[in-house]
Amino acid sequence: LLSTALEKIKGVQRIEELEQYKVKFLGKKGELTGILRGMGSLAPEERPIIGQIANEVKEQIQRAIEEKTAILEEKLIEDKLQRETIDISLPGLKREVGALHPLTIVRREIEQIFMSMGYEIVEGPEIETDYYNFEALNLPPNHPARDMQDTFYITDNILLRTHTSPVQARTMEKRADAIPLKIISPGRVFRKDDDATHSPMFHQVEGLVIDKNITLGDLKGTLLLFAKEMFGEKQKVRLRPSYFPFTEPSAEVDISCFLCEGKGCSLCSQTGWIEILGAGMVHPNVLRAGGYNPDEVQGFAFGMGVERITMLKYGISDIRELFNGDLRVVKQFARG
Ligand code: FA5
Repeated sequence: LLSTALEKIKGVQRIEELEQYKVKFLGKKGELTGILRGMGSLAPEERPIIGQIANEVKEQIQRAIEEKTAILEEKLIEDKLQRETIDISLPGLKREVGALHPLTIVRREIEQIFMSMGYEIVEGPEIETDYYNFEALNLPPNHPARDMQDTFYITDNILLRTHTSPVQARTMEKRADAIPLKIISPGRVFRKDDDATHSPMFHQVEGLVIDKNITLGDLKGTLLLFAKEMFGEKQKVRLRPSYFPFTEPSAEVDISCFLCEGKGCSLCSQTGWIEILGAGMVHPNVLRAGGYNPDEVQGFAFGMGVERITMLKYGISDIRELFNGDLRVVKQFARG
């Protein structure tokens, strides 16, 4: 019995198996217990001898099991350590770094440039009334120029603003006739437009200056300074005569398109120039509606397209790239 038991215990590989042998050899119904039970049938002088042998066998089996348990437990721990070692030479998991959207980068840059010229930032609502979007800007009902901007109407009187110009009217009204007034107003605007350079939702930055003795020269100088700060010293601007009901005279302002080196390309058409904003001298009717006296003060205003400036700055030829949610566009602007 002893030699079979020791043999079996030696060969055991798993702790659970060992438990089974413990029951088999030493348990209440085990083989050794059976032998001890049978001692009653032995001659009295044989009992102590057999009893002693049986006890020794029991002890040896117990010791063998204990030793084997210790060995197997140690092996378990070793296996576990082996499995769980960390290979410190493997490259770590890289955390993705977020990036600002190019439109946010450019909007902040525009804000910085004008703040350094002493402008204050004001905001206005995206859902506007007909009054501020049109009427206060010298566009009475049925004025033909309302068709210049295809409007999303919510009701007859409420609409999604088609430009940031209503903030001009709101600010003049609020500040009464305070001068000098120097504000910019960035924000989202909406029009029924949709092609490679026109999006139904886009961003403008409105600018408005009111003071004594303001001239068209001040407007051009301001815009030229802005263009140079934004695109570099060599940048040129050109004013084309245009029409807006809320300015007189009015101009559309182009900047030279360095993407196509003045020769024309998909972004800047054949001319080599791209229109980035509308501007002009504030119309006397608008000054009056805002509580100013046009005989005493003048003003200039402009509204620039943030997408156009962004496209030019980063060489993006389709405006939809800015809104399709493709992270590859944004990731190019990640720092670090
Ligand atoms: C206006 O919106 C006038 N409110 C600008 C203005 C302000 C004139 C103050 C005078 C005084 P216009 O519709 O041209 O003007 O738009 C201004 C600029 O917005 C354009 O030069 C262009 O850069 C940009 N823009 C216009 N429509 C879109 C569009 N659908 N998608 C992207 N950019 C556009």
